[in-house]
Amino acid sequence: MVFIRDKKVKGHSYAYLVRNVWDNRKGTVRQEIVKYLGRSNKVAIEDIPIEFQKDPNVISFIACHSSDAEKMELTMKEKMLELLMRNDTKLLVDIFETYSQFFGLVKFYERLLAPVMYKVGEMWEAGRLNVATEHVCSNAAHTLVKIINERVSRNPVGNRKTLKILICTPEGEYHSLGCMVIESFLRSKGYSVSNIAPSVPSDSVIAFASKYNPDLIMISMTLADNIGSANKLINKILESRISVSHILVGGIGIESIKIKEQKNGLKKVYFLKGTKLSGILPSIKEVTKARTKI
Ligand code: B12
Repeated sequence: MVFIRDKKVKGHSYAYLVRNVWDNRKGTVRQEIVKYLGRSNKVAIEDIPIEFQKDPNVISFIACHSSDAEKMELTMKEKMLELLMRNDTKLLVDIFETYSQFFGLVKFYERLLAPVMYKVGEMWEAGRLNVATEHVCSNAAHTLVKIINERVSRNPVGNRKTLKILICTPEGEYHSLGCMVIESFLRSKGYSVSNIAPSVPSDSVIAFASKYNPDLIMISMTLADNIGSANKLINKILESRISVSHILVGGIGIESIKIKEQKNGLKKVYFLKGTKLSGILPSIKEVTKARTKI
């Protein structure tokens, strides 16, 4: 495997295509330059020897430095789709590491992983991807996010927050990647999160919440058909004795449904249509600012 090393000289970055080579004499790994590539922001895929052009490290580096970022992002999405189909967790983690180093965790999820998973859905719907391959992609994505979650939980950015968040899906809702992604993002910000997705019966959600005592419950709905069970869950939470004050409902399943305001005493339900990952934190801050210091 190769990668591109960035070297700064007098304020300018220069790129070298390098590979790790085992040095038998010293018993260590040393870096060997394969090719000098010139100014980092000018490196194009054509500058790379053909046998390395599809290497995820190379693609990520060019995407992160290139002036034609859109074109490279498209190439990265194609590469991710291929790696998800092959269930190649190692290379997926490599892509995550390089991309997030430059653009951060949120953009990795928002601009790469989520759009690639939506593409998987479109291909499945159009009959261009069989069910088994769709499942492989979904499982690989879950494995990747699990690895990321373990890392971000260990090294949150900023102080640990006091707000406790419970994430769940209504009964019958088996889509759970969105919940894992939200969990990962909130953990990276130092929040205490319990993710009980997918598909939990309403009574179990209440039983769990009465022990965990969350300040906020997030309900993720992907299928519009699950609005019945989502409403059942919301009503049970509103009527229960758990002291949660904010219930946020989101996910692609709420886009097409008509929404009515619901509240009971101090408990209030917010339907956040079209809220992307980057909009979640401002929404949480907005709804909780009146009563909770986060
Ligand atoms: C993977 C997948 C599956 C997997 C799920 C495995 C798992 N454990 O998660 C499996 C194979 C089980 C599956 C099953 C089904 N699926 Co499916 N699935 C998908 C697929 C390809 C990807 C979903 C995903 O991971 N998205 C990526 C995540 C990161 O995005 P997200 O969930 O949208 O979450 C983000 C935001 O929405 C938001 N968000 C989410 N929740 C919340 C909550 C709050 C409070 C807030 C603020 C924000 C927020 O933030 C998240 C992070 O950015 C989608 C395609 C798609 N367009 O989503 C189809 C898709 C959702 N599935 C679909 C269908 C039809 C089904 C099945 C009915 C198929 C069948 N006939 O069996 C079943 C239903 C299962 C069930 N009862 O739930 C359709 C739904 C169509 C519709 N309009 O209703 C889709 C859209 C595919 C398609 N194009 O047709 N599926």
